Amino acid sequence: MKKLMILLLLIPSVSLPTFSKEVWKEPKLGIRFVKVHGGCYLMGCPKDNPQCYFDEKPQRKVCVGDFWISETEITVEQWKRFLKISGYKPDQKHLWGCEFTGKPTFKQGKDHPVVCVNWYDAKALASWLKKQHNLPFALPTEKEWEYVCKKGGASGPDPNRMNYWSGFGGRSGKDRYRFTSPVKTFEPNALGVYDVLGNVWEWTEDWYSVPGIPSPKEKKVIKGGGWETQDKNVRCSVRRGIDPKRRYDTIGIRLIIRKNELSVY
Ligand SMILES: [Ca+2]
Ligand SMILES: [Ca+2]
Repeated sequence: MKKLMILLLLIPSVSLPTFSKEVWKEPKLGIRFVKVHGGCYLMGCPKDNPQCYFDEKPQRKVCVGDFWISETEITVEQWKRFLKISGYKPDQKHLWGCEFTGKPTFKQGKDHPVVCVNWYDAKALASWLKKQHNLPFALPTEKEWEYVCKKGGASGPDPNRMNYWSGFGGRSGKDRYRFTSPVKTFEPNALGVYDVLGNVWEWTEDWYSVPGIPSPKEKKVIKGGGWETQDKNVRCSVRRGIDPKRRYDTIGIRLIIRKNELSVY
């Protein structure tokens, strides 16, 4: 008991500042998170919109709580740092559009969004960060992701604001990128979040299901469209179901921290 008392006395008392700005930079990998104030919105697509697919309907009112979301898709640099520090080793299986090394066939700079990562890789990153900081890092649910997209005022597709299919003949090529673009190439949305639509698709926590039918729990929902996506599919309510084991050169990661306030470090 005496030893414990001495130990406690030796620990300097540190006052923990609360963030005044609503941005928090995660110190190990350098991921910046922005605060999102929760609220309610209309998820999905209105029934009279012929542009939408059947699995985007019906449109319904849903609500989400406050959370923090990574300002950008997780970058190549952040991912490499994670692999180095944590020792996590993704298997090199289930590669789609990725070479045997698990890398894309196109060139990427360190500030490009990491691709060729599957859902389990994304979860591994979230749980490692959770352990490092004792904070609830997670993948966004589809509901949370779509809230950020719609609340952020994304109207998409717009080649001046996001990176999607450039086409072989220059169609929609105004965004200047055939493959991934560096994150933050384009202006952020109204919440301060970059590349929500376009650049790379993003894994969500949720199993894919068609509304009204129980999910077979085989595929996870990805959102947002990527560099290969045609303009008609670059919309907030578009959803795709993907086998969580698979790694594609078109899918990346965005994380959230499901917490109201952050007051760490
Ligand atoms: Ca493009
Ligand atoms: Ca994206």
